[in-house]
Amino acid sequence: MDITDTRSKPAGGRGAIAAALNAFRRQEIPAKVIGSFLKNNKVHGGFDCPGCAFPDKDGRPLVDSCEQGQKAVAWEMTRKAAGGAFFDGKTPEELQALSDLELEFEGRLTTPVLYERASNRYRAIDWDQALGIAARELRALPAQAVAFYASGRSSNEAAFLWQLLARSYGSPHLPDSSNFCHEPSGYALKQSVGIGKGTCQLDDFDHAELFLVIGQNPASNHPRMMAALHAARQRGATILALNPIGERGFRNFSDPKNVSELLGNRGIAVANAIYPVRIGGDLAALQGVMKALFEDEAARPGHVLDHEFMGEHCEGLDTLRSQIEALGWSDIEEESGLSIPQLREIATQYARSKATMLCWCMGLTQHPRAVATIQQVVNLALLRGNVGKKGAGLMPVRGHSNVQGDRTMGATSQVSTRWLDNQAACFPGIRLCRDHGRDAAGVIGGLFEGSMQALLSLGGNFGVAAPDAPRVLDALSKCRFTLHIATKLNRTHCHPGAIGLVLPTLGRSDQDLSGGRAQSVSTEDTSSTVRASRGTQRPISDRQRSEPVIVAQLAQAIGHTTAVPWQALADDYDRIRDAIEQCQHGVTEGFDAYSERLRENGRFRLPNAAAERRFSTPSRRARFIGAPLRGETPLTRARQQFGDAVLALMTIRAHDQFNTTVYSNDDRYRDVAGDRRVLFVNPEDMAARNLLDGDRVDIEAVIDDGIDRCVRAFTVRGFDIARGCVAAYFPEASGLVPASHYSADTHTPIYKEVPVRINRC
Ligand SMILES: Nc1nc2c(c(=O)[nH]1)N[C@H]1C(S)=C(S)[C@@H](COP(=O)(O)OP(=O)(O)OC[C@H]3O[C@@H](n4cnc5c(=O)[nH]c(N)nc54)[C@H](O)[C@@H]3O)O[C@H]1N2
Ligand SMILES: Nc1nc2c(c(=O)[nH]1)N[C@H]1C(S)=C(S)[C@@H](COP(=O)(O)OP(=O)(O)OC[C@H]3O[C@@H](n4cnc5c(=O)[nH]c(N)nc54)[C@H](O)[C@@H]3O)O[C@H]1N2
Ligand SMILES: [Mo]
Repeated sequence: MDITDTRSKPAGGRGAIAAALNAFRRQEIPAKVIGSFLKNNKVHGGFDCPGCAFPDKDGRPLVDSCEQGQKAVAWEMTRKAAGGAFFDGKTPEELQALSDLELEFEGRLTTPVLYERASNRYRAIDWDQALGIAARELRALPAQAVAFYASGRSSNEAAFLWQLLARSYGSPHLPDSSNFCHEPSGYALKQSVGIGKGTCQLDDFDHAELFLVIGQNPASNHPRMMAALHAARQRGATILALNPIGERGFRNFSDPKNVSELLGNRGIAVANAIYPVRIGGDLAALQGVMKALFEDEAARPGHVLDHEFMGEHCEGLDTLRSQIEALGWSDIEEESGLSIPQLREIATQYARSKATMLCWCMGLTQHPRAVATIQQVVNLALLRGNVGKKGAGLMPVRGHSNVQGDRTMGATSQVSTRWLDNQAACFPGIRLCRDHGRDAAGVIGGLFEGSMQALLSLGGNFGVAAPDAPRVLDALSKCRFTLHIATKLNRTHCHPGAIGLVLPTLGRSDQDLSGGRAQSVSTEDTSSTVRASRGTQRPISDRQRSEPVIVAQLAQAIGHTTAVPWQALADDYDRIRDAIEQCQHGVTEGFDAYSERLRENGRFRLPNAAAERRFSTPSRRARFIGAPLRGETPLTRARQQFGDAVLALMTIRAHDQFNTTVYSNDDRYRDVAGDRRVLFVNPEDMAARNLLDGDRVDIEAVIDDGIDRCVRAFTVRGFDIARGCVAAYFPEASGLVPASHYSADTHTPIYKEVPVRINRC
């Protein structure tokens, strides 16, 4: 089957180069600044790309990074500034009236800003005032009513101090962007293979024979992975995508570094096939593939499954096999949306491959049954020993560039006793809150009911990223205190509490001269590689402070603990790393000589027991974990009530955005120009509803919690998407995602599986 799409321009290629250049132009970054960035980044090893968490090649300069990385850098490096003149005298209503794009284009934050409900206005203030106000508010609030959110862009050093600040202040509530993202991956992997991280490294891409890319759109969100897949395809590897959308990148992608493709303005079909699984149908599809494997194994005993690996390392095979063998093929077809021949085809390719990488992203995690689904991915991997072998493994592809590192640093609401004990030993006399805290879902619930009275955030755009975004923003406006440490203005900042602070911080690309010396920080990518990162650009304002410094100064201002030498830590980040090293004993292997190794090699990889076939489960074996084919979910309940009128909605990213940061109203890879309020619909579903391309519809969520959720006037677009499924962009459609239903076990919002009805308007 040839799936090449030759009618449209390839993804990547010339378009990517033009878009990267355009990004620097749109942000009005002078050539001189770009030049110094390129040079410095080469000379000093530079900074970690603030885009996604896909690993970078050792020693490669950042210029080698992708269009999306360049955009992320350009957006951060902009010389435009939202300073005092912009904020002074503005009301929240005035800022809320600006579009996301307009807010973003105001540029970098360059001054602390205070909002007070008494005057209903923002104004620029100085740092001493800001820290004083923060301390006054935090001292007055009960610590259990304060949440400390972290988005995954901060460094390890900042994340470590952040959780130390929260816990020593007395709050265990550390929600993070992972709660919205790969939480089910970590949870599922921990249960199945004993560690909540992926087992692959970059090098595996050069050795895999087969890639299963499930629920992921790497052309837009992980272009460096796309380049690795492109190279793999060219050396003869097979790439199979499972996705309700026939994403362009899989059909036609040109690697911007491939000269002949660039000259010919043509690409290749990176995937051999795309299987249009139904939204939420992956669990059934994966079980179907396993059923086919068990059948093949029965026909050719000893030739299909890796009995040696399973005998030595796994448990639970018999139970899984009987569960899967009992499934009816027609039920599997109905649930997955894929046919028996399609599922058998995947099984055949899988059985043929000696080394398979199984990769996934938000298409698997943001669902009610995410954990069970990811465990079927693991089951499939274990059946053929595809863990802990070159060119094979489990690869949850993380989102934010340091989201994995933030977690390793304990910036999360549930940590081990050992982690807390180690911190107590590291800072004698410290008192730490040892409770399990609230995750993002818990904090949102608390904001709605009024028990959470303050939100502090280390980056991110909490109110927009959250499910039920309009209601969360509204709840933030009603709380007592909000404080955001941020590089750029966003909508959450426009919904302050009774007292609101926005504090301007340095980004990854900015030179950090805190404590009078050039400081470097570190990050951890999706393959557990920790690397040093040193900003190269002169900051546009001397009022911006680094994240570690701001967090340390907040702690000093509150004055709640003298056990931590905050000033000394902020003056020399090596000291933060020394503390981290001490606190990681018995928690995370591989942090010995943290600072020295970063200084000497620039990077090191944290050991991953599962990748060495050591499984840290109670039985020391990797576990096959079955799951019923069908489950009760908001979608099944809505369909029971309204039948085929209900469609499954996924909220997804366009090519020109980074999470809540919208770069433009276009999506080059989906032929969208100038308007993001688009609803992608299968043509047969359109015909069944008498809808035509260009019709306007209102979209209404069908959720049984008594709350009306509707977004209006979306333009219908016939699209290559599985039947019964529709797609719209977030944040435009975020108001449809309920904060009342989450994925089982992990409370991840069901951003990709919202039951909706559509009505012509
Ligand atoms: N440029 C750029 N890079 C990014 C980001 C960004 O916004 N912009 N965001 C970063 C972050 S934080 C993250 S988490 C990642 C996100 O990276 P992705 O997960 O690739 O991003 P999404 O747009 O959420 O796309 C999800 C994909 O899942 C598919 N999908 C949806 N539902 C299902 C389903 O039920 N089954 C299957 N099999 N597929 C499904 C969609 O069709 C889509 O192709 O990217 C990171 N990198
Ligand atoms: N409907 C819907 N909602 C979703 C998703 C979805 O698929 N659908 N995806 C979810 C996912 S996967 C994720 S990860 C979350 C993301 O949620 P968040 O991480 O909360 O959101 P971002 O848009 O990444 O945050 C962008 C903001 O971070 C700040 N920032 C950027 N760089 C830095 C820095 O270096 N330091 C500091 N301090 N601040 C910085 C800037 O102010 C910028 O405006 O969104 C989730 N929300
Ligand atoms: Mo994410």
